[in-house]
Amino acid sequence: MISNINFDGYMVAIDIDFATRKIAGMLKTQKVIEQDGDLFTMKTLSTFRNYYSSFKIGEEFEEVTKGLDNRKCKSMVNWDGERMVCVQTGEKRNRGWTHWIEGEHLYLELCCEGQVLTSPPGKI
Ligand code: RET
Repeated sequence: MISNINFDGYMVAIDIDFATRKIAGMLKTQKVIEQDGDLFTMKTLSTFRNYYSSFKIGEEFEEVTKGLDNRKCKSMVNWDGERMVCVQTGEKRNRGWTHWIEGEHLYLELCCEGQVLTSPPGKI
């Protein structure tokens, strides 16, 4: 992770407590993506906590956001052109994320309720 806008707002939206938000906000996370056809494993790695998710494109799965807000969602990931879009249906409205690559960089937009966590426009 090079930079972001509104990680804190996103964490408030998913009810992450103050102390965890302060620690999480300082992290430089790394993303490791493994692909085997339509099967993906996404690893969000940091010195504080990791988050893992595995899914098959177009197939609904039960996601437990372990180590984040520990909620259960019915999630599904699909391609929208060259963007990978996940819809996380559950207690929180309008929850999901989009991943895409532009040039050398991997981008991620996360949303929950009215909050959007995104990348700064233009140069990162
Ligand atoms: C960390 C640190 C502990 C607190 C929070 C975190 C946020 C993780 C997020 C992960 C998103 C993962 C995605 C995976 C896609 O497959 C960094 C684990 C809140 C927001 C979108």
